[in-house]
Amino acid sequence: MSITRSVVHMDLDTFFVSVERLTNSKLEGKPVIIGGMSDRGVVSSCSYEARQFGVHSAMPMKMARSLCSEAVVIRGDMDAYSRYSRIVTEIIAEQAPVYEKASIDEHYLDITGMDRFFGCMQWTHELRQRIMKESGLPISCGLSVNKTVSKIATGEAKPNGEIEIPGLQVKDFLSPLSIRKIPMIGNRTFHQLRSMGIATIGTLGQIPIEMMDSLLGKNGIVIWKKANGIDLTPVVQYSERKSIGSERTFQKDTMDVAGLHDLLTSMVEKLAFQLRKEEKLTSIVTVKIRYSNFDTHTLQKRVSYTSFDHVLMPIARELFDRLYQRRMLIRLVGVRFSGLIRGVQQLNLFEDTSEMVHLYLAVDKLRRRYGSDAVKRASGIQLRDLEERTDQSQQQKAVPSPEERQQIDNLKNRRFRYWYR
Ligand code: DCP
Ligand code: MG
Repeated sequence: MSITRSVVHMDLDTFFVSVERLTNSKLEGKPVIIGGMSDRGVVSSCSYEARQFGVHSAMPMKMARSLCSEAVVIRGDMDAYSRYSRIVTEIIAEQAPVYEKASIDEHYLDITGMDRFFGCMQWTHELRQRIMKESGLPISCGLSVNKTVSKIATGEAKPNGEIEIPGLQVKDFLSPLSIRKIPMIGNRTFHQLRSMGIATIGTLGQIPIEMMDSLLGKNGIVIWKKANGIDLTPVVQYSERKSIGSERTFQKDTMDVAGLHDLLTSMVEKLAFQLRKEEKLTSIVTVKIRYSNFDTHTLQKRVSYTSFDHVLMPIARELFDRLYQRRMLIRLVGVRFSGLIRGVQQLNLFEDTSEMVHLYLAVDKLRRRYGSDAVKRASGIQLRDLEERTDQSQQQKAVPSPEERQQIDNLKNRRFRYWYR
């Protein structure tokens, strides 16, 4: 027997803008845009006043400025956003039996069974009020029977609202909405379906499932199910303990600090690449050392959500330098990233460094093709004795072919695309 679930989705309204408004009340009621300041930057977040001019996130800043010249444009402050993101998560963690932090500003909560004590909507309402009171930030939410419907409901509740869609009303709620509201439908799928005359979720849900399969494969089936209000994916408890890490025990204990720095660099590089590949950001860096007498020490630091090597490397090195106080041989060194959330690197790209983004894109592309050892920072190359043996054939492949070079150049020249979710 399946029980009906109660799933809440919560998403902060114009998150980055709302945080800026906390410290600058002059921004209230005005079109505000947060993002990279140069013409090559992109919009991260924009107020509803700016949206009325057609501005939306991921739009090139140049276009946003020309659509809405009176907008106040602000370079983001990722430290503040990370801090507020945590404040909200902590409130939710205190109240909710099971919650999943899905991105920097959204959470899913499974509150099935809560209605035995309070009404689920009443509980959700009170939590939402508490978040707004304690953080000062507006947030919207949807309550329904699964993640997809709840997320769509949040979208309909925005700004500053809450909606409940009981199981029996799911079909009627979804039916008139644009297929664009289904979270999985991106631009390409939208246009593909639209060109077949499919505009609403109701129409989409009536297409034979076999047709969706032959049109879009596996994704087609998932989309079809979503259109019919079916989504069995569980709310997966978010845990700060979720982490990725790497450690190395040396064949021969060492005191070669320069070599250890190099090793840390290469570990951070690999792990940060893994973060980007999995579209994750970290917020806690931990470094561990074990001396030859097995004494083990760790030190950790909270950081703003990031997946950039150049941000994480100095932090890992700083932690290492603070840890390595005794002039004793080291047996093991390790690095770990935890406090992970979904999100991609461009999220914290407020600097005018689109060149750097291109570099990351190009390097990651090489790594995906040739393995994560293919490209390394100069300092990571001279690992000498500390490095494990690498496969010679792998290294040879690391030199890009002429076509590969061409592809990388094209990539560098292409206008920076914003990837998020
Ligand atoms: N973000 C970003 N780039 C994107 C999308 C989002 O940097 N392409 C950042 C800025 C947003 C935050 O993530 O403030 C949350 O994303 P949302 O999609 O929830 O957007 P907002 O919170 O800004 O607006 P909304 O009220 O629609 O939720
Ligand atoms: Mg939001």
